[in-house]
Amino acid sequence: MFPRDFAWGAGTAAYQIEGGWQADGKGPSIWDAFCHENGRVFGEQNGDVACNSYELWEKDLECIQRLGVTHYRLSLSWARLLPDGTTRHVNQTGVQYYNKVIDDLLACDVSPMVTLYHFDLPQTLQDQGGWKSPGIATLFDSYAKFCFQTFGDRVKLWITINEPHVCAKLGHEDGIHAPGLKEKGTAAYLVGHNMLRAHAMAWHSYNSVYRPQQKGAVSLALNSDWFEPSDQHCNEDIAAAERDLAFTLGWFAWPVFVTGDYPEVMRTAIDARSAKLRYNGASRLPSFSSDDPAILGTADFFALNYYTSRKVKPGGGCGETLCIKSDRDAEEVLDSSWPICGVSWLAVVPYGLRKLLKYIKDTFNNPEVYITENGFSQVGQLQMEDVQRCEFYKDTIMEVAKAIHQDGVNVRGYFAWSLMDNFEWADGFSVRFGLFHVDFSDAKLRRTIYRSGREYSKIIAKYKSGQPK
Ligand code: PNW
Repeated sequence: MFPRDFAWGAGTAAYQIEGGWQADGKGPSIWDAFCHENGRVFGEQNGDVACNSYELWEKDLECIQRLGVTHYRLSLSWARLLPDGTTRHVNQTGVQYYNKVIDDLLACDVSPMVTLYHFDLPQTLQDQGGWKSPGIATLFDSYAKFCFQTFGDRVKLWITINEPHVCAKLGHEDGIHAPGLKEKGTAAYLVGHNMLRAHAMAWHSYNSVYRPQQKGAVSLALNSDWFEPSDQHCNEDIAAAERDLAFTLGWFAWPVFVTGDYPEVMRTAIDARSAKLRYNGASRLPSFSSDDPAILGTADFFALNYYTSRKVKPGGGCGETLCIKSDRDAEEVLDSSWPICGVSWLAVVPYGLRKLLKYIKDTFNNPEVYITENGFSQVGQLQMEDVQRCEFYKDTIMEVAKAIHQDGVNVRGYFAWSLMDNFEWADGFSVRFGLFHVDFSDAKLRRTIYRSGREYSKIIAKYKSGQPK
């Protein structure tokens, strides 16, 4: 059983589905630039067209209705709305596009959950330093206020930033996401810091200016695996798993939900490593100052993106250089009993979600939780009868039910990732997360429901009213 008003959803992100990368005055984003450089993305692919949702939105809406979801999570392209990133110039065609999407959803009785930032910074802002520059927080706040002002009469669930951890680490430390920087051990901490400052400014703007009228809720979406000790009786492994959680989820959740500052274990580990390598200068992990917006309390719910789990023991660093992995000192391994689906990083571990939800309840003061992403990928030989993915969704949703009823976690919604196959970042179109198949070789980009889409729609129909039918 699920609560009567439980949100059943599916998600997408602008760059992954929209295409129309230069249509009607849209400005370039860092993902446009990144994909257009050789050697960045699988098969030199890009999101220039993707699912062409910019022109085929009605087809997406048909998929959404076929699933019978109560909610749809989408993201706005900052550079489609504000081509140079600032409110000096508004692209009205972009505003019209999202107005239509939102209005059509509401007309079909589907509530939008809107993400302001899902990896696609306007390139002009990157040219001014991007997320490494402290001034980005004010620019993001202006963009956020513009969106609240323009769409907030109809949008009641907002995500400011999707996965700051991924943006910071994959984009600025590992260099496998845009903007492709590999400034190890420093840039990611700075980027994460500015993302928290930006998020907090936007939350405060909403709280004081828009909430009284609009009465919505704002959070940021945090990704985390479930980490457990390799050997549950080994104290070093237990400590390593705790460090890994602190460096992944705690990095952003501690400031917002617990103390207004980073987890102590994170700062201690980073500073100890700096000392060991005789790194000069201030802590590589920035500090919040009295000029910064208060970070604590700037989330109205907990938004979690969960995909997989890891076994952890100390180790896994990068030798005598600076890097996050060495700071973290937590080597992540897969349990051989966990099946791998599609991409190599995605071990199927439904029970890990239940454990993580319980951890969130206990650590972050029993917040309302939305699972804003969870999904299963296909790689290689296409299977329309994707029975493994069906099992995955059934098993995972069962774990969510256990978290609610047996552990008392206040889970308010579940969003499958993703509505349809799309541009899977560095993996291009080779990795398919959709509940609908998209034929990228077809000029019309035909969407066809997978078996898992049919199964998910049955689950929703069964539980939507609260009582299983
Ligand atoms: C999330 N990794 O990103 C994103 O929010 C989605 O846009 C994406 O499609 C989905 O997960 C599936 O990958 C991630 O390499 C991207 O560990 C990469 C990783 C994790 C999450």
